Amino acid sequence: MPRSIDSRGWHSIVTVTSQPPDPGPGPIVGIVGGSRSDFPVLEAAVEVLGELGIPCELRVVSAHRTPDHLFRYAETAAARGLRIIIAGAGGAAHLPGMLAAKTQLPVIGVPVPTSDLGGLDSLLSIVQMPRGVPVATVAIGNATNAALLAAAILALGDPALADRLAARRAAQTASVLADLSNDTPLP
Ligand code: RP5
Repeated sequence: MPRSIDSRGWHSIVTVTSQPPDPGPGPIVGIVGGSRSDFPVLEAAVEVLGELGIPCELRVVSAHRTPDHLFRYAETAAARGLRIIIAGAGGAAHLPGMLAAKTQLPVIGVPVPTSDLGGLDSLLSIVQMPRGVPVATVAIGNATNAALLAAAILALGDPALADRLAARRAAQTASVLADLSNDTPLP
């Protein structure tokens, strides 16, 4: 333990305060689902954002079960450092639209597939926002594209991320061209 001598010549123990461990950058993309049952779909977005080095969080925020929580989440999102919200919900899927109504952050909606109507209900609920409050909507179940769209928006102000995104797309193109079975002539 380090010691020092004060003006009266007394030895005292110097307390060395260590900095708290760096928690790393906070999430800049908030991924929310109306229920944990949406997580298997939304985890694809977590994976893509992770590959691109974009910090994100995944939480349950339900428009009809926890409406006050939804308002708090949307109202505090920008101040917490979030730049984009990806919201997935199924059925009468008002989560993305309600979030968009309470924050100016871009909201990307993911229609979650449903057992009765295959997700067409979710798609129409999310995509048919009346004018004035937009929600960008991806295909049914396509959380991968939601993450890629979020990355493309963030890349506008982040050249290093733009490079990573371009490299990902180039690798995707190369993998299609490298698969010789894609080029088999028809009989
Ligand atoms: C919506 O209801 C959720 O987004 C989910 O897709 C759907 C069913 O929720 P659970 O009954 O599985 O919790 O709010």
